[in-house]
Amino acid sequence: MTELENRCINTIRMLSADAVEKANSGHTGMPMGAAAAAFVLWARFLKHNPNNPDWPDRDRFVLLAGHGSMLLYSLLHLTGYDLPLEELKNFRQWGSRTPGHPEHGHTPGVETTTGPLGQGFGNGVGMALAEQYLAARFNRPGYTVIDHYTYGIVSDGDLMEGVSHEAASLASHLGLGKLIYIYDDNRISIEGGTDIAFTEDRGARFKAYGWQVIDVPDGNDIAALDAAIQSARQMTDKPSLIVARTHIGFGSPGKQDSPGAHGEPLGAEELRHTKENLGWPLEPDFYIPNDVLPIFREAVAAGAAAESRWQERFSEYARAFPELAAELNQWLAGGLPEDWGVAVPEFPPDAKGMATRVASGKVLNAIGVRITNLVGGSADLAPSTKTLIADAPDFQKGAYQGLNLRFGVREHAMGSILNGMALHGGLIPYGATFLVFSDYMRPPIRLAALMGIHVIYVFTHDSIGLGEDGPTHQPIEHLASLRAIPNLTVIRPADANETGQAWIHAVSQNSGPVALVLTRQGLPVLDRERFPSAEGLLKGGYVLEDPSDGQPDVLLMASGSEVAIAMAAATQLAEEDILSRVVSMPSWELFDAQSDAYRDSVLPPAISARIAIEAGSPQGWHRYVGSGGRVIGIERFGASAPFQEIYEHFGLTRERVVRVAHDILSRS
Ligand SMILES: Cc1ncc(C[n+]2csc(CCOP(=O)(O)OP(=O)(O)O)c2C)c(N)n1
Repeated sequence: MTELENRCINTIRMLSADAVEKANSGHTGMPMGAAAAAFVLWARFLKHNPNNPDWPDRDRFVLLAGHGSMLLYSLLHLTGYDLPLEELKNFRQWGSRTPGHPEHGHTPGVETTTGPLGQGFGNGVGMALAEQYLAARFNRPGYTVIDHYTYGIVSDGDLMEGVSHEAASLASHLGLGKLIYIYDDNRISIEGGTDIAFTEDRGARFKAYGWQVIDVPDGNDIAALDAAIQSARQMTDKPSLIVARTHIGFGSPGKQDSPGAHGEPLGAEELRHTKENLGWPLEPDFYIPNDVLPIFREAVAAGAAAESRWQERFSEYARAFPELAAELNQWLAGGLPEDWGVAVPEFPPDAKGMATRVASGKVLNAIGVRITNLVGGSADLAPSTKTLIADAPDFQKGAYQGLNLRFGVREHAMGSILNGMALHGGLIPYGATFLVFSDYMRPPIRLAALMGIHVIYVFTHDSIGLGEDGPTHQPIEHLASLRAIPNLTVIRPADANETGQAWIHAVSQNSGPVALVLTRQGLPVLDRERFPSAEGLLKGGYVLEDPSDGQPDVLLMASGSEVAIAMAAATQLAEEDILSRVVSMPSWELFDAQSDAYRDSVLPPAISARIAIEAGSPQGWHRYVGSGGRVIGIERFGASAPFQEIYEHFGLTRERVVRVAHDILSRS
């Protein structure tokens, strides 16, 4: 290593240490330990254009250990992204572009939001998977327009978290050879050395998955790191893990290799000792030597040149394959084919009924052949969730043009991989499982919502209505808990045609994830000649049935399968001259986004006799029923029996709704 290279690496270390010191908060040790690996990767290999962080064919870089955010911010600043030094000085402060953990969409060049350990692992797998899909679909012999790597820096914590196990297993099954992770093997986490809780042979574990594992015994040996990255790039059909033995807090005489270096400032005195030890000037802080900056800033010219070479290639490609080029551009811009919505089938009235999962499968198949960047699959539940596109091939190793993904029984990785696919750009990913197992993928759902990315979840078997499988499989609190996630749209359609509308919303919006919540059991398909159009779903709640003459006495609102119960109750109440309005409320988020006038027209403030019916936790419904209303929900776990019996036992019946209506009306 030359003296100048050493100073480049020390610049990363000291910018990180100074920023954490100034903020009096943050993580110094990881950036100091991983600085050499990051330098080699960013200065010698990473294909990126700091002036256009969104260039589609850039390499993706994921900092999995988001707590080491100052490593990424230092690299972004040094290589010329729009992240001035002032922002590094404002690390972790209100309004800065340098939040505690990297946030996608907040800081240019941050490919994904990381912090919850392990999530980035699946994100990188999703990015590499998306690259393979797009390459298989669009590249043509002699015309390569999609061709990039996905890199990441992985910490002990990332490898301890279960999601990385799931995602690693799938990545090698799929042969994602352009996925390259550098493991920051510093053997320290918060509570101490990894020997207190994490002692398996990590390299052997990854070899067993089928990864290429490359050991770098000295994580500061830049020649060895360089060689390792080169070997990783040469491996085309296996992902690579470069195990770099690093030292947390490298250079700090008092804290290196200790948990004390992990998550706190070095402290003024130790920082001074560290600078002395590394031969670094004590003043000024945030010092960047004059000859160091140009080394990093070579990225600006190199990135511009790489992108313009790609633009030329793309122009030639567009001349040779105009339709493909137009399609790729449309996908990358998040556009949809014209008139795709006409493919959504209309379902004729059917009293016998159709499960909304079945309707969803039909809709998905109808639109899936038109929107071929709608790519997804299920966590081994495709026959139940109805999420296979019929006659389309599987996405498998070497068969990357396949539309149907097989996630295996790996919900957590599925969620995290879906995020990576969406972040990559070009695809609209969906993933399916039973609603009850959304718990297994809640962390990536939360991150998708936080990032505002376009991911679609298909959650079926949405209540006690699944019957005999019993309480382990019957979601109770899941709707309430998903609705509690900001920026996640939850939609629980009441029949087949509402399901079609739900898919229309899920595909056409792109400001956050959407969860479609669907039944196992059949539901009547409403006659839309008699009842208002299912397009009402797009407003989140709409009047389905109203008294023909006069004002309703009572409002009955419900979602999904319970809408039919509300309608049956309304019929019975009408026989007793009690007038009721039935409101289908498939989505609170969509309803809340409507104008006050619209919401008041659906739920008139003057009517306080209100009943909500939903086969789940009543939590939250009071905002719509008010203090004078009642919620008929479920506040216990379910039971194993035919579903009609469970509904009876739990009081989710027409008779109960009628009784409650009498009760409310007698008090008012
Ligand atoms: C899912 C999750 N659990 C817990 C944490 C809190 N946490 C942040 S860093 C860390 C220790 C991680 O150690 P390691 O990954 O080895 O990072 P290093 O010590 O090398 O910086 C923990 C437990 C987290 N960020 N995410």
